[in-house]
Amino acid sequence: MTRPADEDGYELWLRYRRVADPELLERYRRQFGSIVLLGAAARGGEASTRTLAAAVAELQAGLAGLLGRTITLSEDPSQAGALVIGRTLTPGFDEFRLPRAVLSNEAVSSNEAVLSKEAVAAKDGTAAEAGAPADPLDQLGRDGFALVTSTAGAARTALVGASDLGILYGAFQLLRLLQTGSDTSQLRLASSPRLGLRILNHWDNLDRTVERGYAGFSLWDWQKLPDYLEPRYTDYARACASVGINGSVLTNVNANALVLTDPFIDKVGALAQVFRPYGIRVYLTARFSSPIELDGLATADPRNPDVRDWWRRRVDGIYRRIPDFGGFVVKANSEGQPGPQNYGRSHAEGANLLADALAEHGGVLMWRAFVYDHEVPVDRAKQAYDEFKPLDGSFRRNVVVQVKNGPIDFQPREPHHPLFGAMPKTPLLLELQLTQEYLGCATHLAYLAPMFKECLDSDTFAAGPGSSVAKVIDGSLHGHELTGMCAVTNIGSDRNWCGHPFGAANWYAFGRLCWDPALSSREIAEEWLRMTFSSDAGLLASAAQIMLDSREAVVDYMTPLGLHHQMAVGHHYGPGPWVSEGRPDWTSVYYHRADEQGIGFDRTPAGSNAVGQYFEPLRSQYSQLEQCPESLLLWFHHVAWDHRLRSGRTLWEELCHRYQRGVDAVRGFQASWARVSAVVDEARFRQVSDFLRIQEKEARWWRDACVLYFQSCSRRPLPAGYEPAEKSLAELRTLRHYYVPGIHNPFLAQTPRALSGTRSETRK
Ligand code: GCV
Repeated sequence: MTRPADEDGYELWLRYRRVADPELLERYRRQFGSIVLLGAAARGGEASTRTLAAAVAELQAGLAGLLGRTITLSEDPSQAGALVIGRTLTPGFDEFRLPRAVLSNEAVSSNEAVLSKEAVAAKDGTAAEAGAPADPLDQLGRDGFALVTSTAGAARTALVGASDLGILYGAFQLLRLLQTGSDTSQLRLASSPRLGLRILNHWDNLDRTVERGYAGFSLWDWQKLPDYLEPRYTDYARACASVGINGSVLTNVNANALVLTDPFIDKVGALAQVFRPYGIRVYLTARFSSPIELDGLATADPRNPDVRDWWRRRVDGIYRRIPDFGGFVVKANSEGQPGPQNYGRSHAEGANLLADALAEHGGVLMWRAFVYDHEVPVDRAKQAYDEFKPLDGSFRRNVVVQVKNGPIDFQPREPHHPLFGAMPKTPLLLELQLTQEYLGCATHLAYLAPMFKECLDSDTFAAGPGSSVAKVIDGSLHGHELTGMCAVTNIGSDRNWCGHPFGAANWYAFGRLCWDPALSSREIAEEWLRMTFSSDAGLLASAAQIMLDSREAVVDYMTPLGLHHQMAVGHHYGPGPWVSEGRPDWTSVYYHRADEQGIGFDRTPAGSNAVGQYFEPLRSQYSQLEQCPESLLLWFHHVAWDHRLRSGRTLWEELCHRYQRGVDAVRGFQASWARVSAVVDEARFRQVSDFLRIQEKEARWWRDACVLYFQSCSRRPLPAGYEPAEKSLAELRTLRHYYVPGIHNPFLAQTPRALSGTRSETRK
């Protein structure tokens, strides 16, 4: 077998290589011979809207690649091999009707994306056809689709969408079925997204640097916009739409007010124009002090009439240029960002100010709950809950409160955030992080679907057992219409988009989980592998297992047993368990609390009582040492070094064991990856191998730094069989990192000589 030709990863999972199995290829060729647009979908034999045109173009390109032949548009829906495309109410679909039973079994709930904007639909010609809903396919909701093979006449396939966007999503689903070698001969598939807002957050600065970005610079070339539209913008939109993502926040939450000025809005509008056919709305981050910074107002106080007026006028101006503008994300009174508390007002007052300005245009305001204040002498893990829970019920209808998966900050493992389930009157948006700020940046292979699932599947017990985080954010637990999930992206200007050849799996998994949070991590991993590499059985077995084990390996070599926030200062690259200077809640010692007796943060009622923010029975379970899951032990408890764990080892021995286990897991990944060399192209194979070598080296670095540092507290010998460290603790503590992207690195401004005495830095 010849090795596949080199690839650079640019095509992501949309590669559309020829189907390798000759029998399957023949079957697919018979089934998909032509494309027929029915009813209003066609105008003069062509797709009638830009969204349909995008769907047809994707199908033609995809089928041409997969089947190795050109698929033309035809006008004969009765012809064998026709792929008949139209909206649900279009006459002509009688032979494709889905039985009701199929719909009730398989169709998922039909969330509307954002608040609908007829103006834009009309502009794009995407408005729904008139007529009373008479078909069970109506249950699909605005973004849903069905794929059905005919039950009478010649063998054909129908792609029926509740809207043009539904058709586009169905087109991508059909291509995915073919890319993954599925049996399409008896299609009875109806699908619609569980979540309405499915949004990527870019932490991109206007100078094109990306906060916590490890894959090059920002995609948005502000200098050349709006006049030059890089083809990459379209490919970004295609990739997002292929997994159902429908929103893109273009700018960093540490916001720059300039993006709200007209010249920038024109640039944003140009991107919106590219994204529109793909169903992606643009959003921006709004800096709360913008009225002062842009127009010299004396205040940004939400109660001030001039301020209210300013926001209304600015928002009106944005909608004049971008009629389907999605809305704003705001980080306020957090990590130095301005906010309503500067004026003694609450987060709700701040959010409502902007929400009011957006409301009449159908815009959404996403207000972040990521707040904590080192002046407040309360466990940082408790602060967002303390601040936001009392505000439940005081936000406008178009506000969603955006809550990170855990109460600290995207650590390799956290319990779910206690706000989930605790604000029944407020829609909550789950915020995840795809960029690996705390999981080895872009050089560590860490497939994050298991981490996302861990949060989505967590039972909050808010309304008794079965009150999962997924049910909080899909609106079903408390009856909300605004539903969704967002993620800080790992996308940049690197040719392969995400830096690590496996990084795109997290982008892919995020979209798939927004569509259906019930999908398993394995299903998603295998889909992505088949589409990104190949369906070779050996590759699937080895690489899927690497992916599924990878996040736990990172937890083991960085922060096992519930440890958290142990990274070096500023860039968060590498270990720094000794970090103790600066504001306390940016140090490692604040979180691990290691001393001669033991290690861990006591969050029981005897300690900070963060457990009190969880519903029963979680509160009791987490409070009791013997019942607390060991994976979260040191998150909730300060535990004696000699305490015996379920393995029979003492805590100290178990800690060492897990650090070593993490390193060993990466070595296992190297061995598994080596086994697939024949079936992966050399370019991507080599990059993954090289990155795994870096990961193994850095896993050892994490292990040695943490174990040696904690040993200086525990004063216990290293257990037998533990690999000796290459560097002493003193050496490890003096390492400096000049090369870490994703942050304005304070070290770059100083020479090594000037740095020799540097012990403390100002950033966390
Ligand atoms: C954009 C963490 C990161 C910051 C980030 C912040 C946030 O603290 O280190 O870079 O700021 O989260 O989510 O606002």
